[in-house]
This record gives sequence, C-alpha cells and structure tokens, in this order.
Amino acid sequence: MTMALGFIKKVFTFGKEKPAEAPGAPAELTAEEKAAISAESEPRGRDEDLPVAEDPVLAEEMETAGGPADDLSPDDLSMVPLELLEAEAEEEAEDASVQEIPASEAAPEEEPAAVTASATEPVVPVLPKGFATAEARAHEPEAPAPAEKLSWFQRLKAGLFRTSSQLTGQISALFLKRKLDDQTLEELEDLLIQADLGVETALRVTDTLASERYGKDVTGEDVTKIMATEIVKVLKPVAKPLALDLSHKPHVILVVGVNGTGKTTTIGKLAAKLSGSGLKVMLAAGDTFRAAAIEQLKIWADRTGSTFIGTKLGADAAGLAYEAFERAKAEKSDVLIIDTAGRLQNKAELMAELEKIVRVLGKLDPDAPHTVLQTLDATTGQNALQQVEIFRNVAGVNGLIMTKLDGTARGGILVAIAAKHKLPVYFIGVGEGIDDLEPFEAEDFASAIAGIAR
Ligand SMILES: Nc1nc2c(ncn2[C@@H]2O[C@H](COP(=O)(O)OP(=O)(O)O)[C@@H](O)[C@H]2O)c(=O)[nH]1
Ligand SMILES: [Mg+2]
Repeated sequence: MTMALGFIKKVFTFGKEKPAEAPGAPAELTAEEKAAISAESEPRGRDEDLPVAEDPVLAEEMETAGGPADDLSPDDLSMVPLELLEAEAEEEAEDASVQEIPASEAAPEEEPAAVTASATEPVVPVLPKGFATAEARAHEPEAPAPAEKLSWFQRLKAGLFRTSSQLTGQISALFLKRKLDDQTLEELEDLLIQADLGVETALRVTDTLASERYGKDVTGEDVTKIMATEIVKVLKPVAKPLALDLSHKPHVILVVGVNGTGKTTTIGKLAAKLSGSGLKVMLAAGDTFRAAAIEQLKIWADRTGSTFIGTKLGADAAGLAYEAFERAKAEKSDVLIIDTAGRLQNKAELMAELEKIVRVLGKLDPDAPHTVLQTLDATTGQNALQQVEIFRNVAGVNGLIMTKLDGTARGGILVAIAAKHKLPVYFIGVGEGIDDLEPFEAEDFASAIAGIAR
C-alpha cells in the first residue's frame, strides 16, 4: 500500500524528449509485419447474412475506413505545397542532428529514475509526454523542444492541408473587398459548417466577428485568425493528458472503435511510450474475430517489450478480458490495455460484446475499465460524430484519440466532436510508425486547420 501511494503521490515530470524506444524495437515495420497488418483489413459485408439490429443510424452511414489507411499517395502529395514538404525535410534533418546530442546534455534536468532511486524506494517511472498521474493532472507538461515539435506539426499541417487550404481559400474569396454584413456572415457560416466544424463553432466565429467588425472592412486573414482563436477555445478544455492511476495495478485501458480506425496501432504506440518509460505493460487481444488482428497485437507486444495475452480465434472476448485482468493483477502490471473488435456490420453483437467486457472487468474492480478510449479516423468526417455517440453509450467512452491526421484528414470534425461531447482528446496519430502518436494540443490543431504558421 505504501508503495502504491508512493507511486501516486510522486509528482511526475514529463520528458521533453521522445520516450526511449523499447529495447530492440525497430523504427519501421518489417515486410512480414506489414503483410500481417495489411491482412488485418477485413472484407466488407462479412456479416451480411447475420441479423442486423435496428438502429437509427444506417449501416452505410456508419461505415468508416474499414481497413488500412490510405497513405499519402503521389496524388495527395501533389496537393501539399512544396514549401511544406521542404520544411518538413529540413526539420527531419534537424531532428536527426538533435538525436545525436547525448541525452544528458539534451535534458540535464531529467535523470533516469533508476539512477536516482535508492535501493529501498520503488523505481518511479517518468511518465511519457501526454500522460499524467491522477494526482498530477494540474501539472501541465513542458512544451516539447521546438525541433521535435515542428517535425510532427509539419505532418499534421500537411494532413490538414486539404481542410485548411479549402477553408482559407474560400474565406479570402468571400471577404475580397467586402464589408462585413449579414450576407457575408451567413456565407461564412455555411463555409465553416461545410468544413465539418459544426454549427456551434461556426456560430461562435460569426458572432465574434460580427461583434468586433460589423460594417467594417475585413480581410480573409482577419477572419482566419478569429476562427483559429475560437477553435482554440473549443479545443482547449478537451486537450488533456491521459491520467493514469498507477495505484490500481493495473490501470485498465479498454480501446474501442470502428474497424480500421487505428485501435491496434494506437495500442502499440501507447505501449511503446509506457514501457519505454519503465512501466510494466500487458496487451490483451480482445479482437478475437480475426486471426490477423490477434497476430497484429502480438507483433506490437513483441516490439514494445509488453506482455501479450491472447486466446483462440472466435473465443469469448469478455472471458479473455477477465483472464487478462486477473493475470495483470497477479503479475503486478502497471497498465493493461485491451484491444477489441470493431465490426459495425453486425452492430448488435458487437455492442453486446463490449457491454459484457465492461461488465466482467467491473467484477474484479468496480472502477474498471479505468479508461475507455475510442479511436477515430480523421479521414471519415461526419461519421466520426455518430461513432462517438454510439460507443459512448455502450462502452462508456471517456477519452478519444484521433488517428490518421497525417493523411488527407478532415480534421474539422474533431472540433465538432469536442463542442458536442466534451470528451478529453488525449493523443493524435500522425503516422503508422511507433513514435507517430503525439499529445493533443489545441493551439497546434487550430493553427493547422486555419493554415496559420506557428
Ligand atoms: N497514416 C496513418 N495510418 C494509421 C494511423 N493509425 C493507424 N493507421 C493505419 O490504419 C490501418 C488500420 O489500423 P488498425 O490499428 O489495424 O485499426 P483497427 O482495426 O481499429 O485496429 C493500419 O494500416 C494502420 O497502419 C495514423 O495515425 N496514420
Ligand atoms: Mg485491430
């Protein structure tokens, strides 16, 4: 007990640098791993012959990526302005040079916990950027080193380029030599809604604009700035670190979401961050529907030095979750992350399965699962809003991660989701690699959507 309290009472600091990769974790997937992961994409309509529950949301409306992300194709790349790509290449070069600086020089104030801990004290892991202990929520992480930040920010900006260039282009055209009147305000509102930002945020922008500049000359740039400020106001309250209560041993994270939204990949990235900072992590393959899904999680467990627990294809996912929780308790794991299936083609069955998982975990600890994370695919637009609605009701989602913001994302929807659901957004996925998960930051996201340099 004293040990557990020691864990939670300690005010954790956040690493400026990226967490160390797990021992032996390769930076890129091998050809075999890629093959295993691409086999994961499930053919649509697999459950067509099974009964489908009546639901207010049509099945086709709910469909999302349903499989692997579309990476930036040469066509997509041609949409990204050259200077963005060049800047990114430059930043990568800078990154490479930054990595050569010995860790002791780069962050002298942060010594590895193992060095400072005495023999009698428990080794206190330094939580990775983007996580907090339940007690330390108020302590915001320090801003990451600029070189590192710019690199991923450039990718986020490239991913949101379609949204931002369309929006800023339309706004500039609208406000070309025009005074702000009712008609321009109405047209602006339409543009913002079309960009998936949601009615609430659209109205915030037009109201602010009207109160500050009605009847005056306004440029597109003025409007974009006001838009970015209003987006920050909506996003700031949801940009929070993922609070881990390590006294639970394990803190249980259940990951839910539609197929192809990035659950398994995100679990792998989270496991890399957590085990890289010295925590004992267990991964449970609760997507028992496909062999490839189980194998994919196993690969991530191996890469991140996490313990893996799986079961037979088609076995009861709730049974596996229960067993994993018992074992993680017995082995004193710090964090247990449970993967789940996301086949919305047979929604009633999936939802019953998720409810059951939550129920059986609660038998071992009434507070478990302590975190229910939902992954959302940023390329799917409006569907994501409905997905949150559904999974929130069934599985008690209490945090979000948006993935694929590096591709051709429709990131505006995250603003609408934040305004409507007010659920914390912990991280964003900016690529398929092990390090491509970044803490969500309101200002960065708003700037990327508004196409404003930071
Ligand atoms: N570009 C990109 N691809 C991603 C990201 N996250 C996941 N993916 C890819 O999306 C596909 C589906 O991911 P997966 O984790 O299997 O989704 P799941 O079905 O929800 O478990 C895989 O090809 C992943 O590599 C991301 O942030 N960016
Ligand atoms: Mg999966």
